[in-house]
Amino acid sequence: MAEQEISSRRWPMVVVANTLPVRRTKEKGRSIWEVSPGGLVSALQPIIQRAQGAWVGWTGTAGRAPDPFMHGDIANIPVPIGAAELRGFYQGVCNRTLWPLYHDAIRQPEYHRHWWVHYRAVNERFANAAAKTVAPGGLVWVHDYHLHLVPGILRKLRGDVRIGFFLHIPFPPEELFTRLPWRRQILEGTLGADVVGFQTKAGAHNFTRLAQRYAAARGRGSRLQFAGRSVHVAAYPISIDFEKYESVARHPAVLNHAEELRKNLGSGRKIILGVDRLDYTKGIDVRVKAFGELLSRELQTIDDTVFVQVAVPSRERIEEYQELRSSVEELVGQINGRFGEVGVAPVHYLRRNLPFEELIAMYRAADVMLVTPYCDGMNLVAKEYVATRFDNTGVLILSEFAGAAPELHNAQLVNPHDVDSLAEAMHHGLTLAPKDAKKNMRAMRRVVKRHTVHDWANSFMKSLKGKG
Ligand code: GDG
Repeated sequence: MAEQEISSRRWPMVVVANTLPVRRTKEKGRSIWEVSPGGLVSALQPIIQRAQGAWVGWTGTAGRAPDPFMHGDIANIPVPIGAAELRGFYQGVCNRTLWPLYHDAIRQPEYHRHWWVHYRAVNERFANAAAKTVAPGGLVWVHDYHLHLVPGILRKLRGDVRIGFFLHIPFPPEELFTRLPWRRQILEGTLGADVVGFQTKAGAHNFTRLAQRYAAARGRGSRLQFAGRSVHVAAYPISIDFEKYESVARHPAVLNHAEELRKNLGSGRKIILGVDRLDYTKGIDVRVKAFGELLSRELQTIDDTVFVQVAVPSRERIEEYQELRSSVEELVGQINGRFGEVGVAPVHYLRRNLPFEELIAMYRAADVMLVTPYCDGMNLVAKEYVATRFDNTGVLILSEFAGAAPELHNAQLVNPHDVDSLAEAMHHGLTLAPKDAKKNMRAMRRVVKRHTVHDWANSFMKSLKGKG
């Protein structure tokens, strides 16, 4: 389809997210677009393809945007973001104001008026692009904290369309949210949607309260009235493509790779695994400390057990992330220095993004999976680990403060700030009777299998169409 035709066409279903579902890469020296890895893209792709839809988003590179293009059956509508805007909008309001504020303010959020100007301008640009892309009476699904103002702006431009908004991260309680200088604008912007979705009931509840208090919304439960319209507010917990994880985990090459990993890490040693973006919300530092505690209290020895932490580089330009990296690397160095022997490292720290099959092999190799964020919208790693344990083996240690905790209550739930309890939980996980571990894993697998990412997307779409 020619660029002109893509630009002038109107699409019945439009997703609006900070980034496009494709990214630039090189193939035989030629620059091409490839589908970005990740659950959101694979969940939304079939829905957009079925609906003949479009995706409005940023390419990931500052400056001019390329012309709209087709990739597979999806129309990609790039939105430009300039270099200064990127600092104010993305590195500023998104990652230094809203991200820390929404995650229990575990780092001090910063509020700068010049950042907000960029946040608003970028949101307007996304809303304008969506308004030009969606067909009369069509559906628009807006994603995440980068784009809180899009529903409100779009509503003014296109009163004929149905708008949904889903927040992937926690929505904070009143004590925190009310610090935000732009709290009214964020609430009113979000209330431009017909359906506002959160990961948990707590998030939905916080929003409902705050919308009544600071944005003149009225109503109760999941139905609010705002500006003469009805807004449905509810929890839609996100999930994973269970079958995909399970089938890759069963693949002989992946199982062989898992065996090799076990051999390389030392046969007979039990493996504790952590997999996270290198983010200060994920609890990596206390987790590493707790492993040191496990060794220093002689609950386990380095001959019995090894800890592997995969940390995917993230937001590396931001100071708090650089500090976190240094402190985690220092802790790993201290533990390896104190407890290691020549040829035997207690902690293996991999700061990189692993290829998908390798990640699954890691999940398969791990006896105990540690998912201990201080605060997390959902946490897909926990669900992915469960999906790969087709033989019902393995132990999941999960933070009480992950959005996944209510669904995965058969995990070993822990307070991620409590070093002693974490060390004890690791010890308990490593020594749990196989029949008890199996019972728990079986129960968790039932939950994840029954509610996949496809169910998540379908149930949100059903509400958006006004049918549920
Ligand atoms: C936000 C919310 C919410 C990790 N390491 C590798 C790798 N990963 C993949 C995992 C998983 C994804 O990255 C991480 O997802 P999470 O849910 O754990 O966390 P966030 O990135 O913070 O996501 C979160 C999510 O949005 C969805 O709504 O659950 O609460 O914060 O899929 O597998 N993938 C590969 N190699 C790695 O080394 N290939």
